[in-house]
Amino acid sequence: MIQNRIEILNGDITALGVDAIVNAANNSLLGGGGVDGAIHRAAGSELLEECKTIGGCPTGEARITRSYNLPAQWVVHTVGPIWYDGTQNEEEMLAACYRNSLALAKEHGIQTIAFPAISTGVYRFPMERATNIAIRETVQFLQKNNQIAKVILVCYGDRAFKIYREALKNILSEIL
Ligand code: AR6
Repeated sequence: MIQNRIEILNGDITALGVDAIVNAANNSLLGGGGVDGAIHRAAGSELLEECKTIGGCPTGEARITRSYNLPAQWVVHTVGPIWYDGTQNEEEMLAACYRNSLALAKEHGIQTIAFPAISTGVYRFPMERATNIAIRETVQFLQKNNQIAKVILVCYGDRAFKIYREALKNILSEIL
């Protein structure tokens, strides 16, 4: 059942012992602030060394690395769009982040994966819109692919947590 394969969690994604955590990176893949900074700090400097060998990542795409000192096994790095005003293909690019990250996870035999709220921090994507995209893409992917057992959508703070739970309830009630 789809509702048992999506979980919303409020907390620090770097603490999760899942198969993969997703990083909201930038095009350089060389680290930054927000969740990217937290992941690099927790993983240790070897993560940056591996990222240097990748040579960057276009917006909407995803790349995978090992996770070093993190409890998760893999890090999927994806680059969300910077929000301007909604006319710059931001929604489609954000949807592509979720689709491409999940496809890459599937290729690597990953069964449990956790996402942060990509683009909703430094990149200023409005939380409600981003949440709907994150949940819709996740649901669509899970409906078509049985290999991934669980997707955890990780919120950082009570406001995001409330928005995510509300959106999940609404989207599940539309499709079930
Ligand atoms: N665990 C889970 N979620 C977190 C954590 C954490 N430890 N820390 C922050 N968040 P952001 P972006 C949430 O800014 O908007 C970086 O510098 C945060 O509350 O990390 O995609 C990159 O290098 C927010 O909801 O990523 C890029 O340059 C969400 O994670 C740029 O920021 C995303 O916020 C990417 O910006």
